Amino acid sequence: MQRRKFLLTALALAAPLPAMAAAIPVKLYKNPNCYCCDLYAKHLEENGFKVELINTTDMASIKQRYNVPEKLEGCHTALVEGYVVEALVPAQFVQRMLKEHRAIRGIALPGMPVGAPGMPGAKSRPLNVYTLDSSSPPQVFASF
Ligand SMILES: [Cu+2]
Repeated sequence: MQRRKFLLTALALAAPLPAMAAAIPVKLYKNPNCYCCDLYAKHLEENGFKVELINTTDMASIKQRYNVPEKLEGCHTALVEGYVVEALVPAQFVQRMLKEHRAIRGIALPGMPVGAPGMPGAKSRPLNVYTLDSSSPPQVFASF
């Protein structure tokens, strides 16, 4: 009897929390010296993603590998369900892209603008998130 109770308790403790099971995995390539990427990863984790951080000092080849146009580059590059998420794109827009199954390669928020997740402060103007697409030039995906 005692042993059975112990087993049940052990099973209950080993069971994953529902919220964790539902988290969407993200691979995020970043320069180890860039701090805003860490804050951004935290922002994603607070919004239902599970982020694996991969440090590299050669971000240039990551941008090249995932075909991020120079004018849309930010500090880090993330991969989510086959999409590229370049830099500090708010989690809500990543979720929207995944939900809509958009036929694009990904989305990007160029630069490291103040007011984006990971860059605390007030925006000086609305910020645009652009599409990454192989067949057409970047279009505004969202503004915030
Ligand atoms: Cu950064």
